[in-house]
Amino acid sequence: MRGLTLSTILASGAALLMGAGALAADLSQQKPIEIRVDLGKAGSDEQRFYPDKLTLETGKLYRLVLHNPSNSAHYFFSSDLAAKVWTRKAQVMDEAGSSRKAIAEIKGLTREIEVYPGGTAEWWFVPVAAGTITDVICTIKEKDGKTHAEHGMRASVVIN
Ligand SMILES: [Cu+2]
Repeated sequence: MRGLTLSTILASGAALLMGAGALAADLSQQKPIEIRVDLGKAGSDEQRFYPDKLTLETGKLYRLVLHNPSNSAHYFFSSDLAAKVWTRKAQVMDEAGSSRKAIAEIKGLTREIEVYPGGTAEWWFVPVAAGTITDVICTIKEKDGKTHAEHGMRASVVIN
């Protein structure tokens, strides 16, 4: 037992406890934090995301609710966000309200979701890297040849 001081015993005990905690933590199963982004506005042709600035934290599970209250389809596209999150699933919902239920679930990498007029989809993910993301856009082209993004439909995300 020579050389095994109280502090080394305490340190190895703490390391064991930390190891056990890390093993017990399943980040995909935590209660999701709900964030809602509207793609456009009801009765308006304005091409915007509402809100267009999001702040997230690494290690937390988010349920990003994408609802389209407008009369035209919109995309929620971001390569950078896709690269900085682990996607648990994307869901197609039966309605927009709080009692909405998933009618389809898609597993795997998610980079863009198109939501049709009146529709609602959800993107469940855990941010795994910090950074500022500025490439959240709607890629749909208007009759004038410009994309919705060029008309202002873009958003930024800060991951802390
Ligand atoms: Cu759009």
